[in-house]
This record gives sequence, C-alpha cells and structure tokens, in this order.
Amino acid sequence: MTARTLYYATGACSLAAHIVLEESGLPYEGNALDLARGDQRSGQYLAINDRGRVPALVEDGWVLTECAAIIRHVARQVPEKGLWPTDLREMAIADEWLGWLACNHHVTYAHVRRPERYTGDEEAFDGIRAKAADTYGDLCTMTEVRLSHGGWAVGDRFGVADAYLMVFWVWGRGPSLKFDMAGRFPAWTAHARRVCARPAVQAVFAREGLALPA
Ligand SMILES: N[C@@H](CCC(=O)N[C@@H](CS)C(=O)NCC(=O)O)C(=O)O
Repeated sequence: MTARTLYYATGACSLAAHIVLEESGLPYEGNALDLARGDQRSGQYLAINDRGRVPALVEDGWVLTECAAIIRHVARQVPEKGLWPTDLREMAIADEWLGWLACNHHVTYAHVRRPERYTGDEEAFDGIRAKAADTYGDLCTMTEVRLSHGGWAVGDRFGVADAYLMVFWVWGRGPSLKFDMAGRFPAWTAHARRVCARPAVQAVFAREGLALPA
C-alpha cells in the first residue's frame, strides 16, 4: 500500500489537495504546517519541498508539489470516483479551470498578502494591495458568471475544479479581502454551499478549523 502524506496549512491553497484526497478515499496522513511560525522554511520541510511552499504530497518518498498537479494526480488514481473527467472536452475544461485559478486568482491574492514579493518599495505596498483587491473582485465576477448555470464547474458531477474553487471563495471572505461573498457572488456562494454539503469536505473544513459557508 502506498504511504501518502499531505503537507498543508490551514486555509492555504493546500485546502484543495486536502479536499481531493479526502474525497478520493485513499489512505493518507495530514501534516499541518504553521506558515506564520515559518514551518515551511524549516530544514526538515525544505528537504521535502525546497520551494518552501504548501501543498506537498509525498507518496512512498516521491514528492509532488503544485496544487493543480497534486489534485489531478490524486484524482487520476481513483477514476471510479469521477473526480477527473473522462470526456476529452471536459478534461480540457477542467484544465482550463485549474490553469485560470492558479495563474490569476492565486497570483492576484499573493499581491494582496505579499506585496513585498513584487516591489522593494515599501511605500508602494498599500497601492499594490488595493489594486490587487480590486482585481481579485474582477476575477470573482468572472467566476460568478461561469458558475451562474448553478451546477458543478465541469460536467454534471463534483470534481477537482470544484475543490480548487473553494480555496478562492474562502480567501474572498477572509480577513485580507473581507468580501461579502454571498451578496456580491451569489452563484459562486451557492456553489460553495453545495461543495460544503459533501461529508468529505465538511471533514476537511473541521480539520482545518474553517467555518462552513453560512
Ligand atoms: N504555485 C504553488 C503556490 C504554493 C503557495 O504559494 N503556497 C502558499 C500557501 S497558499 C505558501 O506555502 N506560502 C508560504 C510562504 O510563502 O512562505 C501552488 O499552486 O501549489
């Protein structure tokens, strides 16, 4: 049997990997890092992921990083769960979601939380944060439009894109952005509630100490 460990942090992008692993039914161990304490920069963790970020998935000593890669990899190990589509075009749309969320929502949010990564000029930090928060709002509006059909992100069943979307919904309502997600993005919020009606997702939210969507 494969020994699997997911390194994650509460409320981080690793939430998607955590959800997909729990949904997969595959046995795994969760190892929570405290990012505020700097666990991700410890020698022990850098030996696992020299990029110093979560998530990282270790399977029998083999390491995979990058949230989008991890959720795809886990989903493909359990085809019977239907977490990764089999239809060619649905696969393409799932890839489209993962690429779009990773390259836009995640990177924009990083400007809100970590402006020091993008300029050495401390006086520019507030401007970067404010503009990135606006841009994140625009991205949420585009997400809202895509989810306005009231279903799952791809096809007619829950899958990896739905899990990944939860990360960005949680960040939208979080202390850095404080968006009124239900008021501004009702279709996305209805989607978040549907995702969180799933027992596996509820188990992960409880483990990470996250509140379910009201
Ligand atoms: N491109 C990576 C980004 C991973 C990433 O930036 N993770 C954040 C949490 S959301 C992290 O570990 N931050 C710790 C740090 O920057 O020190 C992915 O999608 O997995």
